[in-house]
Amino acid sequence: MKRREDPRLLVGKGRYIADIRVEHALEMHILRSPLPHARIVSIDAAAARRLPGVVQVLTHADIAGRIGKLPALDYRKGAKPAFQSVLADQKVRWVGEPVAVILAADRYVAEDAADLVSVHYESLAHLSRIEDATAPAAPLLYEEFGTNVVLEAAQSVGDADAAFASATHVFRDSFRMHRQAAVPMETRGVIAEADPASGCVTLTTSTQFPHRVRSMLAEILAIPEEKLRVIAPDVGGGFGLKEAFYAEEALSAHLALSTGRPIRWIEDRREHFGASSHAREQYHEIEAAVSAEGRITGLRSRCWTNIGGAFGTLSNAPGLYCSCLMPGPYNIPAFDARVYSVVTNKSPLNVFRGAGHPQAVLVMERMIDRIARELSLDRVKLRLMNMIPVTDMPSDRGLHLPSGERVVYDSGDYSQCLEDAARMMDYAGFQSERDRLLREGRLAGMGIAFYVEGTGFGPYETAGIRLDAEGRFTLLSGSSPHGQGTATTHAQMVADELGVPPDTIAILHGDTGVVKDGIGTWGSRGAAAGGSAARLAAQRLKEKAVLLAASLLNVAGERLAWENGAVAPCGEPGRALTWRQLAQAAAARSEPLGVDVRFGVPGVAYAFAAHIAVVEIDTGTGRIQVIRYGVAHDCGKIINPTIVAAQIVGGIAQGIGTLLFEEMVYDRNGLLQSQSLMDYLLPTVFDIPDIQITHRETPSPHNPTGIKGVGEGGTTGATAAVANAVQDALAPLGILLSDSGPYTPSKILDLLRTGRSAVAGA
Ligand code: MCN
Repeated sequence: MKRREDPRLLVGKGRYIADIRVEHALEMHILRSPLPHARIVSIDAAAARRLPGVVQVLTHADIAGRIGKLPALDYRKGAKPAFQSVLADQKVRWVGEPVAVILAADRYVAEDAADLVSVHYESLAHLSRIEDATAPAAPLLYEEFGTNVVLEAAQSVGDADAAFASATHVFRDSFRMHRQAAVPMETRGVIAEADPASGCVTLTTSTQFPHRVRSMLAEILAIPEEKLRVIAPDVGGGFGLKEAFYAEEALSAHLALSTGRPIRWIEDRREHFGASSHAREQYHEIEAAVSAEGRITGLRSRCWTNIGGAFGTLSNAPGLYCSCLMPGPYNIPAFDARVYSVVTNKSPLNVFRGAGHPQAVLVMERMIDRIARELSLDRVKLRLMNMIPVTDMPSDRGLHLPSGERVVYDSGDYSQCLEDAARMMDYAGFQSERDRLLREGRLAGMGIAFYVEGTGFGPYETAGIRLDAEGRFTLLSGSSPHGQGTATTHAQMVADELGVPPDTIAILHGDTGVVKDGIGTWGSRGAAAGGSAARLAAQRLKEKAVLLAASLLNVAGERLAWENGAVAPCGEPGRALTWRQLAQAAAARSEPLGVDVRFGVPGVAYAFAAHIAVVEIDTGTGRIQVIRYGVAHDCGKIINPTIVAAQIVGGIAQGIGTLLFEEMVYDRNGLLQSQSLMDYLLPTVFDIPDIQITHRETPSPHNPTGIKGVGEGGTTGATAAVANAVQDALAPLGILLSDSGPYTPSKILDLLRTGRSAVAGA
């Protein structure tokens, strides 16, 4: 089935936040810090307030005590409370931090007024890099903590010291994942409307999780949830960046209540680069203990995440995922992990498609390749030798997810998956292809990466179904999609269960006024959690319908059976009642058929895949082209193969972007240089090869359909596969890469010229 949401979106009939016009709205503009680190000596807003058309100019002093600090969902007891003030309080800690808010009749006036606000800053020494922020005499972002390390966490399984003591080989390495951003096609925006008399607020916001925005808004404004309605209209991509709660959401709701006027704020692209969350930046040190034949017996991992100037909503999660999922598919008996969140003068960091998994896979898979290279072992055979066998499934890894839940891989044959990919991409034959190209003066390399990824996270998801008097179904879903095609796949699942065509199922989502309870879309949970809730709701609806049919037909419910969307007494098809007839009967009794369910997720579904990339490097220009790409994938039972393939391809495009193009660059003065799509390069269709995909469907035991998620997997595997391919291409020249990219043409040319190792972070 094709995605049913697309015709409307492709002809420009989408309704994104900037398309919504509200009568008498005030435009909100945020004055942001131009400096990375400074003390605010004074703010003089008198001239701005006098500008005709300006309604209010507020600074921290004006709102102190009325709006709390921004919440961090992954805050852990014992961590330093580096929470972000909605408007900067005494200090600014990154370029783009909100300093003052201006309300005006129109946006032009609001932006002009911002120029009239005079802020006297006393500049302070700034920090951009993890190494500088953790150095002994580093300037402190939060003097009160006495350190820039705001979170430390550790976990381990087995005896790593013993593993290293008895190892034949010990490999040590360090890897860096540079800073980038999700860059959704639609930037953020909010519209807040309020009724000051009742204290009720409706916030329309471009978000992935309206229900969570509602609870965070309730907390930060100290308003009961019942008075808040949060709506996510069409959302033009999120990729994790919109799985966060932002200052503008709190400010606009507060100002709508205090002024009684609707408030509108639309982020422009330039503002977006500093004001929306960044992602990925980590530094890893890793050690592997290896036996003579190549078995990895122990792993030590230290990971520092550069979270920027304050906690974002989910700044710690990427590091915490690295502390439990780095061993991936490999049966490593001893693992010892420590993670640190470090504050620096950069924009706050949040999750981005894969949420730490891409970093963990990059580190692990590059380490495996290094072991293979140095011990002259075959890369596929080394992986197969270390893989968790299918006979060990389910496999308790003895580690814990950030939620505290134990990591238990649920199902799957990892070795078979890797063999599928190797066969599909002719791994065995590639060596001769590479040698042939080398003889022609062309550099080519093949890279492998394997990942296991937690998907379908809990704790629950909701769904409801209503059947109207005409026999039309409406599904109310707690998932709030932003590009995944959920309206298609959820309708498919419900339709299958009810025995009706999918186009008879309408779907409502993304509005807490309509769907009262829900969690949202992240962690590739939409299908496994949300789809399962929808299917469960359909089952419950059938149970209710059977009770009605039994009374209408005057037979015992046990005698009734469903066939082709109608229910009839067994052996009496002539007495069948269709859904339409049932709907009419229910309406006549004034008891319309409807159900609401909450599907409690029993466990995380671990999807997995083997990615193989082939790259060619142009030695004249330094340009890397990914020329072939293959994925052997297992996301459990597939609902919609077209959508699954599209999710994988889109994810791989973002992984290629990470490795070859994208980087949030700060200059030596701590100023953000990436401020437009001219400076921040995204891959285009010309940079993405045709991608071959093969599937197996090992069901997850954690939901009735056996689904595992797929929304993030493409990105999770691609970064490491492309990195290993680039390394493979450069290995014959003796060039070793020690950072993670982006491998820009100039960086590759430098490497080719010098033939030396890339210096981390160079
Ligand atoms: N699906 C399926 N069969 C399966 C698994 C999934 O048919 N076995 C379908 C689903 O029904 C859904 C799609 O594949 O239509 C993705 O499903 P799922 O893996 O459950 O992921 P979510 O719906 O929870 O989406 C979230 C995930 C994440 S975390 C990010 S980030 C992301 C992504 O999806 N951001 C996206 N994909 C994106 N795609 C677009 N276009 N835009 C984004 O911002």
